[in-house]
Amino acid sequence: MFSAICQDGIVARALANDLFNLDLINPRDFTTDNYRRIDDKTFGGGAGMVMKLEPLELALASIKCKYQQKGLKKTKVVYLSPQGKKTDQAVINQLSLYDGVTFVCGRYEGIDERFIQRNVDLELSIGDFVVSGGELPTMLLIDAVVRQLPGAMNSYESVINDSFMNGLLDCPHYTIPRDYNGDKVPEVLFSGNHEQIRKWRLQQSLWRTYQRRPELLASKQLTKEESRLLDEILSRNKVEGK
Ligand code: 9WO
Repeated sequence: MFSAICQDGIVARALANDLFNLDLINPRDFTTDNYRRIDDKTFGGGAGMVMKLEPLELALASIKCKYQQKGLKKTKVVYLSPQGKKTDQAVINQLSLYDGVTFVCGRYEGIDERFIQRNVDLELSIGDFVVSGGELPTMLLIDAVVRQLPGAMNSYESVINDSFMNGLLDCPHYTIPRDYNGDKVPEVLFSGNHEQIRKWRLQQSLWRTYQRRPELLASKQLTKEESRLLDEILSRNKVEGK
């Protein structure tokens, strides 16, 4: 599954440039029975299977051994599940500071709770929905973390203007044609006045965040300029009935 992020794009390039390393461990290789069983029936009854504790513990021990050999000290074990804390950019930035992160990818109904209690440092969710396994959520986190690594992005892909770097949603973007059957690109973007364009973009970010994610605004301390720009567009849009 992980070829999805390893073959193309920013993560693949970072991998090729040795900015980070991805080890894929199959817990089935750490089973000790003839059937290589990774799952078993859930105690208490009911349909569905649970991932067994022992193969996961052995797999993790092999990973910790590798960390030690490589001299990686600051490491973390992360389990992706809908029961985890909702991931945000602050969590991503924290993860990017570690020497090594182990993402445990659950399948079936999940993993034996004792593995989580004994080994998992951080249980993370990417949103209130269920998918078929932890792999896709993990790839999503890897992508978000690798983008933050020094040297991962060129200047065009620069992190600085990205959504959330200032706690606000991104502003709208436009390219040619300037007029699409009467649907026009905002005039200010052709003014050549970089200060005016910066202010317009910041104001659009503030307005979008206010409209779509008011809880983000509530937890952000606005600068004087930001307050002024938001007040201005709020009163303007009130007049226009938006
Ligand atoms: C499967 C299932 C089947 C029948 C009844 C209940 C059930 N629950 C699950 C389930 O939650 N499976 C999980 C699949 C087990 C752990 C890994 N899986 C997972 C992780 N699905 N969704 C995520 C996930 C991770 C992070 N953020 C959002 C979702």
